[in-house]
Amino acid sequence: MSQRTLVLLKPDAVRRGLIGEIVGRIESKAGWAITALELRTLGRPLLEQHYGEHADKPFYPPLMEFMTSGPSVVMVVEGERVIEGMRALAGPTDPIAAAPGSIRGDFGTIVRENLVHASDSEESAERELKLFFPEAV
Ligand code: YYY
Ligand code: MG
Repeated sequence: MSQRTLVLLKPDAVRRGLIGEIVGRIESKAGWAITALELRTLGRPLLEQHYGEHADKPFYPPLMEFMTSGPSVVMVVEGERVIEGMRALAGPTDPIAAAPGSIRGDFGTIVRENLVHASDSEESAERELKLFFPEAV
């Protein structure tokens, strides 16, 4: 089942020089393809829509600060079961709980600075792809 998902390499990943490492892991997955890729400093209005479900949470203001603190890599990844697969490659939200071998498990320690975003369902993927690539979807 071929799908499309939105992947972000967050500002910590870009600052730490991990773009190549993380993109390499995605490219290595059989049958997956990166079909759009852009370095972009994300603005608050877009992020407020993206993270709207978390607007009432205590971590929301610092999350917004962090996500606007520098450029991110914004990507569309397509391929076999890529929504579930990218979530597995990223690992759970808390990098300390993420297994070694996952991106968050290998490179992260801080929940907020957990390196990557990947859409969590078909509905989220559709919504997020429209938000980040309105011209292409
Ligand atoms: O989908 P995922 O990124 O794994 O986690 P969410 O629960 O949707 O939270 C979005 C984002 O918010 C998370 O990647 C880091 C940040 N965050 C945080 O800073 N502190 C928390 N306690 C929970 C999440
Ligand atoms: Mg989420």
